[in-house]
Amino acid sequence: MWHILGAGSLGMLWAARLARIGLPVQLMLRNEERLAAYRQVGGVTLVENGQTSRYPLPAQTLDNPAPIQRLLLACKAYDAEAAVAQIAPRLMAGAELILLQNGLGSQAAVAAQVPGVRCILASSTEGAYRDGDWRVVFAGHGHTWLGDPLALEPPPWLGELSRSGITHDWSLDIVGRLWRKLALNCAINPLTVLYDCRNGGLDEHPAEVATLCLELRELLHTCGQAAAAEGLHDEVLRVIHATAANYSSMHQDVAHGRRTEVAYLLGYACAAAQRHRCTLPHLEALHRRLLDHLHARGLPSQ
Ligand code: NAD
Ligand code: KPL
Repeated sequence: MWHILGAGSLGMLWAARLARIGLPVQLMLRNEERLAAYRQVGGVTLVENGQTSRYPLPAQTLDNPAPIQRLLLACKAYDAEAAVAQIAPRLMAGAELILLQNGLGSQAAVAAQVPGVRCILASSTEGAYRDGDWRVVFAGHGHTWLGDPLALEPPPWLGELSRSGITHDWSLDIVGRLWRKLALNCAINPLTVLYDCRNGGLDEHPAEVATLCLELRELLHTCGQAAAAEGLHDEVLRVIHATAANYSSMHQDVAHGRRTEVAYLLGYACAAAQRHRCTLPHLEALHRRLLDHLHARGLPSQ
């Protein structure tokens, strides 16, 4: 059974793809109101390549007493700890948690809450968004890396992901992958918010991007992530060009007045630099400018 906590973009995308090859899936919703609203609609709708399909998946609330063996945690990084605290008593001995959160910080916080549970970390370049309640649009095919910093052995259910069309690889350095993605996001996303531009708009700020990449490389080396620092600037430029027409996820969050995951991206990077007494003036100034920008729009800095 795949328990999936968070019927948002990625949660519904995973749920629909697992269920459509016949795997048992259980959506876990916040409370009775959400469950009643879901039951009224009767299922999740996935829009993919212009085709719309409906999946009448079973759902339950977090406080349902049934035990959980495998849980995909598909909420935002800032909701992860609270969500896991709610379901922790339901986790069986030897249970597995798959953590889909972007950035860093939430995974360690969750793992500390559930000793004895195997936490598998994921980093995904898939793109999905909601275009209505219980509806998800699969906007960008991508890849998901999964790994366990404490054990090299892959879990036996990776074949279920392959059969579901969830393209993935088992990574022996998932923390390095998460750092690399964090560095990419730190070099691109905050600037797109501050300049209010698409990713391609950063072409007009090459010196700022280059300076940030230099400091991010220094941070990665200081944090023992030399492999994640390799060719960072080139990859940032490649991503800027490949996604030139897109708005970054942080830009979209701010534009829609939604809370961002800044604390798990640039906030995490600056805190790590401070811990290591590593002075990164441009990264820190960027963080301050971003927090001021969010504050001015009434958005939280955490
Ligand atoms: P989302 O906001 O669309 O969905 C999160 C869902 O979790 C929401 O429906 C929310 O109500 C639910 N939730 C939060 N706390 C809950 C609780 N206690 N109980 C039940 N439900 C709860 O978010 P998303 O876009 O799916 O992103 C999830 C994570 O994946 C984020 O860290 C994001 O950065 C990462 N990610 C997203 C994408 C994407 O394209 N959407 C791509 C790569 C990575
Ligand atoms: O992951 C991204 C995002 O928008 O969050 C990219 C496209 C890599 C930009 O940082």
